[in-house]
Amino acid sequence: MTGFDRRKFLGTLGAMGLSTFFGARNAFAQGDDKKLNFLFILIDDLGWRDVSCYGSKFYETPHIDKLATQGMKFTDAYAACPVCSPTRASILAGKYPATLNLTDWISGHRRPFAKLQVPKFNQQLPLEEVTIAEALKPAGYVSAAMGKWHLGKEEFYPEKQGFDLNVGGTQRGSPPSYFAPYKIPTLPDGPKGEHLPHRLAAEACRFMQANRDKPFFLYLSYYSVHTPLQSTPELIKKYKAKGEKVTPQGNAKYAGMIQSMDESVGKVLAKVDELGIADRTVVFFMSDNGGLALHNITSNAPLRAGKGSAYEGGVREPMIVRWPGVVKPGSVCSVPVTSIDFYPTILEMAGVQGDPKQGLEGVSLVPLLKQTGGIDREAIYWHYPHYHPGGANCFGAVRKGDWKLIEFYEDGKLELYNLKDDIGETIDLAQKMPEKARELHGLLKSWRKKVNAQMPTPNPKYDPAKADLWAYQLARKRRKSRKGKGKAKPKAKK
Ligand SMILES: [Ca+2]
Repeated sequence: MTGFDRRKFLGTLGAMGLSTFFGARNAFAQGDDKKLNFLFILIDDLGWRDVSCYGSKFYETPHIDKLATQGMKFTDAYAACPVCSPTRASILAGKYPATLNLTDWISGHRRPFAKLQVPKFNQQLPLEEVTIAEALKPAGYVSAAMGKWHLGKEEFYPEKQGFDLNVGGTQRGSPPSYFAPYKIPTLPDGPKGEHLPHRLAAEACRFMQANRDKPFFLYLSYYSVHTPLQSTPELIKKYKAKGEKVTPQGNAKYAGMIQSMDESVGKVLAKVDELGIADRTVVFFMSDNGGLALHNITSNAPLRAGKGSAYEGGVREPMIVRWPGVVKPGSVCSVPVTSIDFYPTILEMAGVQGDPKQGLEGVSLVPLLKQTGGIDREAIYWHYPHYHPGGANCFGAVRKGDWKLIEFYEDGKLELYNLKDDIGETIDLAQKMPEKARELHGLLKSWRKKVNAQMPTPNPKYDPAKADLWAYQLARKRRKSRKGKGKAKPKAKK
């Protein structure tokens, strides 16, 4: 390589965020080839029942199903929140959203006249948080965040949180378009019509190829299958023919989005094989909240409700972990786990201590994955002091064993369900089993105190007639009424 070519080559690597490439060569010589890679696949808004191996009869997900046969499938895996940003923060920082004071999607759903005034919450993942990427860095890991970020504005983008590369991550929670031009500032547009999930697969493959000799953490966070509902004409036609609306899941566009996402996941996993790194690459598959049941876009049945709800449809997720040589292929785990557990799990797998000051709140899932034992945790908690069109009207919840208790903050109502007998949360046992309800409520209250959870407060502007309207709807009404007034005296301004 001539001096010029070498400079040019290094410049190209630098632009790709891979300036450590040559350092990697040295590290590799010192034994980094034995370190595990982490490929973390996070889907947006994918419901528990939105993949074939979790029971969908309508969507087609052969690549994810194959991954499940190669790894461990979790039946009772939870997102720490029924909406996007808090769950993402919980994964990357290893803490409950309540602890992070990041309890709603950024920038949040506002109902100015609701019964309760919702607390102010962080509009970003604070930089003081030591993310997984930052924890892995001293061990020689190169990290990339691809796709949706949704954890703050530019000053809080992935590259400020320990990632060497950010492809497509911004403060936004959804892409302006799934087809190029995407109009995503951190993603140079591809040729017109290029499809976003496939572009992300290509970016992920390029990153893994460039870093095949270096341990990597690839946080591959799909924008799919969040709205806007957009798919290719071929796939829409295919799923319409398959029978739109014949099952509770029948939206052809949404089905097309799931298929494209699955194909993209298939491409990335094929690349892992092709690069010969499958045996040292742990693959995680997860979603950030329940499927969007609003407007019947999908159905999480038999789970109750969907994204934005306290019920299982809002928080129970498909989750798969493939760890070649360790996880028994095709195994199933029904121990309740949650998104704050990934961080300690990855640290243990990597043999990295992490920063004790980070105060991780999850538990390592390694004993479950190795099938050598259980995990030591009393219960799993949620705290969502916010409203959401998906059904939430400010709640807290706790799951202990087969039991789940929900506390609604507007009126203090408690609901108690036995998920083993009643996965659909149809029979509220709170009145029938007051002692059980008291026990779980006690746990929930103690936990809230421990994490200093911010509670909603009585709203002085409470107006029952307008309580259910959100800020967006109120603004639209105001705009319309202004427009109407303007029409009445069109010549007055002259
Ligand atoms: Ca989401």
